[in-house]
Amino acid sequence: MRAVILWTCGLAYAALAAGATTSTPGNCTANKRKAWHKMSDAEKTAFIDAELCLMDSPPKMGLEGPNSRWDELVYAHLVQSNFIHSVGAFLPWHRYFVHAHEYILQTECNYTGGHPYWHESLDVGALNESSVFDPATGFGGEGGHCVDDGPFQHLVLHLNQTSLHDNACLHRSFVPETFALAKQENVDACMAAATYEEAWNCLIENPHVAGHLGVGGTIADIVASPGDPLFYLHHANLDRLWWEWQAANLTSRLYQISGTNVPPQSYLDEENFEYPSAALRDYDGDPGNVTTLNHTLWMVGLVPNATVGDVMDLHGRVNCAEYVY
Ligand SMILES: [Cu+2]
Repeated sequence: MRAVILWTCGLAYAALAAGATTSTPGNCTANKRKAWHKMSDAEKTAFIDAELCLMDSPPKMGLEGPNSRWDELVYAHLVQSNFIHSVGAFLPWHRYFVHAHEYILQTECNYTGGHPYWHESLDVGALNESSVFDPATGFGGEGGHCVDDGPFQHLVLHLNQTSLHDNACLHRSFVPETFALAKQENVDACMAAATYEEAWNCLIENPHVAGHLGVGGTIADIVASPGDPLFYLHHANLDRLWWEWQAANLTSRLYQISGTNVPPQSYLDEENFEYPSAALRDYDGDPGNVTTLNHTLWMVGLVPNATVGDVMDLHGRVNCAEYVY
């Protein structure tokens, strides 16, 4: 058991169970995460420049495949994609991944802002016109076979689902009907979910699928999707929605987690995934197949390990973030 937070008259009382690690619940909001369409051109440029810096930075981890620091982030997702999807730790792992991206941009590429998010529901019905695809101030557009404008038009992807030595271009292929799953009505339905499991499934099936399969191409590849830099803005948005659900009832939802550590066999079959290795299964630290707050989230060493419990509080010590509207 970790900290149970009770909010009374504006004061937070943390009841720490034995062995719980310290965190500062509820008041660390240094990383202001803004919606892309609300950011100034200068703020957008600062983020894109930091992302390009990461792509230009040499790898540090001695891993097979990554040619840059940025590739190492893609790698962290790629090597455990059969263990971080369709499981209880899906939302926490991706929350920590967005944090890792934010932290590395700040500490290694002089980025001073918070991680942006893509407010997707506002772009339903006008995907093409979204500010995220602006060639001058955004991530470039759909392009033809390859994204052919914007800052990432010459990006070479080194990692894909089956190879650590790929040389592919960034690719997008819009499916507006699928993107429509991000609509506010669906988001509202997810916010009405009573349990973590319900909220998580609703978020996966609607806004999560919308951003991946609605944009299509590189970001639609469940394994190598972080090859599209837009991935991080999409996942920041998903994380924002999870936090919105948590924040609606912190007493019962701040530390609510459930689900399994290993994805259902039907899911593994569907995605052509191998059964997660013993190394991955042992690493998580959960004794059985039920995801707990003690479940270890692994970032291949890009940032230190954290537990699910460590990342549940967006305003806590690890994330220290706030989504700004
Ligand atoms: Cu993922």
